[in-house]
Amino acid sequence: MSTQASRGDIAAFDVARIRAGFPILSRQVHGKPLVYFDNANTSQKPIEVIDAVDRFYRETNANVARAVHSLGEAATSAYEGARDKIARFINAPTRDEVIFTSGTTQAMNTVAYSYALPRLQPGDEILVTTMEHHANIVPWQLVAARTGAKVIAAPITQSGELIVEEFIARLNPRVKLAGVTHVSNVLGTINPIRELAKACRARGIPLLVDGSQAAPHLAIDVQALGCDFYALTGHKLYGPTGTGVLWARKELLAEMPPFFGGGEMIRTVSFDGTTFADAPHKFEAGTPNIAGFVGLGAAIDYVNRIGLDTIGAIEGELAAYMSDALKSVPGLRLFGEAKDKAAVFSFLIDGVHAHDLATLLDHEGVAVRSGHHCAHPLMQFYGVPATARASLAFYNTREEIDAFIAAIAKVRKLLA
Ligand code: C6P
Repeated sequence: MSTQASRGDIAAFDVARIRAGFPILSRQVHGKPLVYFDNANTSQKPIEVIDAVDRFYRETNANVARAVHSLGEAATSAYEGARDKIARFINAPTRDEVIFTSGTTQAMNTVAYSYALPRLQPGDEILVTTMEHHANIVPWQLVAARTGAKVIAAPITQSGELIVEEFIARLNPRVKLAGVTHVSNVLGTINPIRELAKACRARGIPLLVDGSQAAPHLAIDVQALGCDFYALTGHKLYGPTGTGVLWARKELLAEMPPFFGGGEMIRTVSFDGTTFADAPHKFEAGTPNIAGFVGLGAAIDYVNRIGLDTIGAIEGELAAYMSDALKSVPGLRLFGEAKDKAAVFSFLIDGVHAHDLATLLDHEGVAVRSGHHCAHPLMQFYGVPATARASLAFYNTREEIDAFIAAIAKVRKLLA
């Protein structure tokens, strides 16, 4: 991990106390203590988040931006308060650049349909990389099919690092948008976004960063990164499902027509035409996931209290321990050994299908994901249909890693 906290921060980190704040972590699965290693898929929720959602429905529930009664005002201020927290969390220059979405997928599609579709011409290109999630491939393919543009990909090395010179070499005048994941959901690779953004900026090409896997682990500063769009998902950031964020520069948002139409996003409507509200509301048609964003605000408060430096340092130590432990397993192939890497471990074991492995590990109480991880092109690059993946969070422990390695040994014996 790239983020480092002081020894003091790590020493003060009381994992038992932290774990006690995540109710689900104390449950059993198949009679065994749960070892939850599927954090890249979705993370578990602390009591503060669960309580914030519960309290909202018990005490504050009303629709936002419509009612002048007390509950309506309280709900609006809780919802808009979450926007302020997110703006600070990613260091957005203004809260008006923070658009609430249902997740990264909706954020990407907003950029595809509101930004790319009106601009793309036949022969134009959208540049991505081989390690992208389908959410950063398929929306571009959909708008490319409608405009005659095409999606091209910059290659990676076998160890799972983006070949930066190859990315830059593809930034030709036909490229109208580049999209790169900040952290790969399969490999854990942390991409050098500042360097890529600088190269894109020098050529006048907007850069969209998929921050789904970065936001829970790294401090995000969209201004320092120098990108133009940043997307993230709330449920990986210890918040509720159905929440996400698209951050974009206000000059870009001002030029983008809305993707969804309906209530909340208009200024005036008549049968002769409609004028739209300014961003962010222009992109938030209909009743949003109000309780969800209140919960996401609580998740951000929670993460800030622990500190992303501490989270980075704890996860870095766990990652080093996990990496050594996995390398000691005979017949294990690890995918993704970038120098700058988050605590995500994709692997296969000789002669064992990833799904069988995940199913048998589940019987030992260990939750890992198996499959293509919504990254078919990356699986094609490695010539495998699927991998198993263990992804860690700061609330995981070395003891859990030991239990996981012991479970792998048991599975290997069973299938030998
Ligand atoms: N990855 C996993 O890896 P949504 O579904 O919109 O919240 O997030 C989509 C998404 C986009 N980009 C990246 C890099 C992602 O990792 C994900 C979600 C999950 O297990 C599910 S495929």
